[in-house]
Formats: sequence, structure tokens, C-alpha cells
Amino acid sequence: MSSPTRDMHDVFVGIGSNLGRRIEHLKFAVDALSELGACRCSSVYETAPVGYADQPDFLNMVVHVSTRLTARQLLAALQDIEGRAKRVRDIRFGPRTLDCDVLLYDDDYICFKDFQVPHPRMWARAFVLVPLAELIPAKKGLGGRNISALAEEQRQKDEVHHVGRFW
Ligand code: PH2
Ligand code: MG
Ligand code: MG
Repeated sequence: MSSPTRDMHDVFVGIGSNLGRRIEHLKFAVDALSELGACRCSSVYETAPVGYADQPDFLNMVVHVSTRLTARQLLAALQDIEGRAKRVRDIRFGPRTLDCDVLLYDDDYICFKDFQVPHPRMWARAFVLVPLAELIPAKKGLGGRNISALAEEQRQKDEVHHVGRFW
């Protein structure tokens, strides 16, 4: 767990959009996350849908936020941001205007039924690992392997196209 004396937390948030003006939704999320703490953004990638194939391609990116929020407060803040982007929850893994997921919260392990960190599916997703590897390539991930090595491996399996750096 985080030390109670450490009040700034290094958080990585995965962002995705595959409905409407996708880049505007990412921008909305970046602006909203900037209010939670200092941000550093990855590039934006266009990615084929994973899990539920019959939906439009996504734009994905990852944002590093240095924040004082607890993990629970962060989760609530992300759900509020999704709501403000008119996210409607219907199909699991289905299309959405905006999805904001907590990927990493310091080096903490959090395991509630409704909230798990590290994000339980992130290690099998190029759309998460490739942008994350831009921000923390040398950090150890699943199996003690570098995020950059995990990203390269997953990139062989999933379609991920670099769009550009916007923020
Ligand atoms: N999010 C999902 C399910 N599938 N596929 C891509 N490419 N990008 C996503 O952000 C994504 C997905 C559920 O959150
Ligand atoms: Mg998600
Ligand atoms: Mg989500």
C-alpha cells in the first residue's frame, strides 16, 4: 500500500473513444484530468476493437497524472468525467464516447469486486501497453518484464496505428 505520508500518487489512466468526435472526447478527458493533477500524455493511437469486434475503431491513449486523490476518489472522478461525456453503459466492451480506466496507482494492488488495479486486462492489450510504454518503458509489469517488451510482444497480435502527439 502507499505510505500514508506520501500524498502525491503516480497514476496511469487509459482513455478510449469510438463514438462521435473521438478526438474531442479525448481532449475533454485530458482537460478534465488536468484538474486532478499535473499530466503527461502519450501519443494517440487508432486501434481495432478488442473483445467485441462489431464496433468502430477506437482512439486510445494513456495519461500519467500526479494526484492527491485516493484510488477510490480517482475512480469516482473518472466515472464523473465519463458521465459528462454522455457515456451510456449498455454492451459490455461495446462502443462508448469515453472510457477512462485506472491502469496503475503507484505500485498498489487493489482488489475489490468492482475495482481492480493493476487493470486486470491491461497486460493483454496493445492499445494500453503501447501508449503506456511511451511513458514508462522500463517499469516492470506482468512477470517482472519491462512494459516496453510487453508492448512489443502484444503489438504483434493487435492492430495499433500511431496517429500523433496532440498534448
Ligand atoms: N475498450 C474496451 C473493449 N475493447 N478495444 C480497443 N481497441 N480499445 C478500447 O479502448 C477498448 C477495446 C473496453 O473498455
Ligand atoms: Mg476499458
Ligand atoms: Mg472502463
